[in-house]
Amino acid sequence: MTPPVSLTRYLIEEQRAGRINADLRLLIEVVARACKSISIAVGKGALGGVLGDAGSGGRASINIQGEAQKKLDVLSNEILLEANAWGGHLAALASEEMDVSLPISDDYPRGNYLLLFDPLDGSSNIDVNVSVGTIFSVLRCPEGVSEPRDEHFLQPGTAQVAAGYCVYGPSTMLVLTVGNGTHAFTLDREIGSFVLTARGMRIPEETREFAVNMSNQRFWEPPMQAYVGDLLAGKDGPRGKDFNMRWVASMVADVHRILTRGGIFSYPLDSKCAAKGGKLRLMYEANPMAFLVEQAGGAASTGRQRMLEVQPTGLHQRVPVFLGSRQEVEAAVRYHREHD
Ligand code: AHM
Ligand code: MG
Repeated sequence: MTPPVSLTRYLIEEQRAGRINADLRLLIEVVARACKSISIAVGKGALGGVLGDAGSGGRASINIQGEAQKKLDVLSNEILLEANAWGGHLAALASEEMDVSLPISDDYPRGNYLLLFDPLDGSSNIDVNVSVGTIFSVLRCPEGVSEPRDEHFLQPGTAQVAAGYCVYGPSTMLVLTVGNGTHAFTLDREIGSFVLTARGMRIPEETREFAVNMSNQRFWEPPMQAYVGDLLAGKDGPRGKDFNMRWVASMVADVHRILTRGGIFSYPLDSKCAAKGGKLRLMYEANPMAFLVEQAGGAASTGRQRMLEVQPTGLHQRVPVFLGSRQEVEAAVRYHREHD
């Protein structure tokens, strides 16, 4: 029997192969350690006193997105900030839960990387004990920048040097890419270590499964109406096959299913979120997921452009998202071309 490969060993082997350097290896280790702490907090549930909304005196605390923060949103953000503050690998951090990016304080050495994260994605699911997750993306700090600010994060997804998510489900799994395939590690809770359980994940090219919040149907644009209309028409319609639908409302859980067994995930533009550009965030939701999905042989698009080539204009920029099985994403893109 081959011995299990820990995340540490996997990263050391990537370093030896010259695909990552020691700083990036240690940075990913730190993120993974923070995810273990978040996993413990999430796993305690009501016993940990961490469910429900953040805030005091009956007033909910609202983040930059205009959304009420959960206690676990705030706690997860703090865990990631604290874990990454002092390692010396980072120049600055940015989070879904923070208005602006945060340069590493002068108390510690500054490294060459920028880290973006959504500390607890799908947090509306926490109180009902459904899977949630952490999503992260790593960029290089542009050369010569000693005081990194928001603008230095505004690099297209193709510039990512690593991306991943941790899903807190029945088991805790870290799914990671450093640009050499997408690999899944399962947390062995007894020894506290992530163990490689799926090397080189591949998304099936074709699928019969789609994921979308159907309650928004009447708000969608014409291309999306036409696309989903034909999916629902089944084998007697133009697509010639019956489709199944799944929607967890935790992007991490929905994308994890798609990486595991195929499918298409979409959060399209709709008239409710059109003014904002979409619902999901480009820099710490769409781009890291797009990198993971492409590295697993899938595709990711806004419907009109390859996701990883979108030039960001703001840290909290939102975009429409289509990602998953290559042929199905290409079909969605075709409907956008034909119905625009
Ligand atoms: P969050 O980062 O505030 O949790 O929001 C993002 C989540 C995604 O995980 C999920 O795909 C989507 O919002 C669900 O939206 P909806 O409730 O409209 O179905
Ligand atoms: Mg999110």
